[in-house]
Amino acid sequence: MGIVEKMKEIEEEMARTQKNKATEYHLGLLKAKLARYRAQLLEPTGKSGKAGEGFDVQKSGDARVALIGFPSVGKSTLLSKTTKTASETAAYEFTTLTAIPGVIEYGGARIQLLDLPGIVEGAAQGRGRGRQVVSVAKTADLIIIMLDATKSQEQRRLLEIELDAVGIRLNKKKPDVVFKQKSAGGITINTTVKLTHTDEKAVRTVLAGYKIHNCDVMIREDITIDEFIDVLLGNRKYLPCLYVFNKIDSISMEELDRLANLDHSLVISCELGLNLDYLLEKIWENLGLVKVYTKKRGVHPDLTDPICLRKGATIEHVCHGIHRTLVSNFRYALVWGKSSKFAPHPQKVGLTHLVQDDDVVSIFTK
Ligand SMILES: Nc1nc2c(ncn2[C@@H]2O[C@H](COP(=O)(O)OP(=O)(O)OP(=O)(O)O)[C@@H](O)[C@H]2O)c(=O)[nH]1
Ligand SMILES: [Mg+2]
Repeated sequence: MGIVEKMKEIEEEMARTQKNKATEYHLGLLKAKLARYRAQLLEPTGKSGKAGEGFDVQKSGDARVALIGFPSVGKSTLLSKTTKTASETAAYEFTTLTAIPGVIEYGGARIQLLDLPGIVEGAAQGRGRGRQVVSVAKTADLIIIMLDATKSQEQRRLLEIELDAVGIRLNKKKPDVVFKQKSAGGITINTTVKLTHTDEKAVRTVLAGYKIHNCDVMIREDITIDEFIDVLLGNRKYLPCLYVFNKIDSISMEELDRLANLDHSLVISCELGLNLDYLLEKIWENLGLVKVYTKKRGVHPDLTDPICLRKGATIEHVCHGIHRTLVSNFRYALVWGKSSKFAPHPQKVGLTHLVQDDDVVSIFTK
């Protein structure tokens, strides 16, 4: 029996099993098993080695954004409108058959936008090019789930299931659990909060399911058993996600209002070019990047060529972005913040100073 069939069997058994206190542990075991098969399916070894591979597209720019959606929602139209790359668009389904990268230029930063083939239900199990699409999604810094505003809301849930199946967790943070495997000493479980969704026994059952008999577990958050399995497997990707509803030119104002107010959601029309600037702004915000302009003494900063860094970056990261030897000769830096128009005097700072989006920085060396 192949892995897919085995998974199907387990899923059927889970569906048959009533959910109650008595079956909870059995279900926990089944869940653990299912997660293990999924991992095998996605990172296969030997003869089926190709299955886990995505499309071979070179990463470029400061970050990567992947466009995920059903066929004909307008992914390629969006790429063509926001980048210099033209991707074929058409009224029929599966127009796009491979990954097509484009570059969004945003205030001097370069963001790679990946147009991908439409995915269908069962993508994670290998239907269509789905598995390749979802593996590329794993390499992105931000996922855009593109939806057709004129279609049923069911699409969104189906896409989430596909991404979930390959270990992508959207708009969630990593559960606060420390797991350490040991070679002896049995299982120690500590919790700093009261568990209301699961209990120690369920955790032990899952550990047994993975044949783990020696480990330390420290649970610092009220997790579910699924989240515990995520921690155990360790290969989950926690990614920000924006839900973008396209084709708002074809829906009522009431519907538009409703969609625009959903969490992590925004509405656009690629065809009419509506709200695309706002989309870029949101992409930037969700990527958690900051851009910093450098300035030489007596010269205006070059506002077309910023250094892009992750949120939480310091002057030290800025130095690395300029030249790798700069840190060893560093004396101090001057920083003009966003509000510099109101307060023209720069702040004198050291290497550990956190930089903000749109800061202008001058580095002074020995
Ligand atoms: N009404 C309307 N139609 C749009 C809009 N954006 C795209 N379309 C149309 O939707 C159809 C599909 O667009 P594509 O960009 O090819 O869709 P896709 O998501 O790339 O589709 P696949 O490559 O097949 O997965 C085309 O006929 C577009 O003209 C929009 O904002 N409004
Ligand atoms: Mg397309």
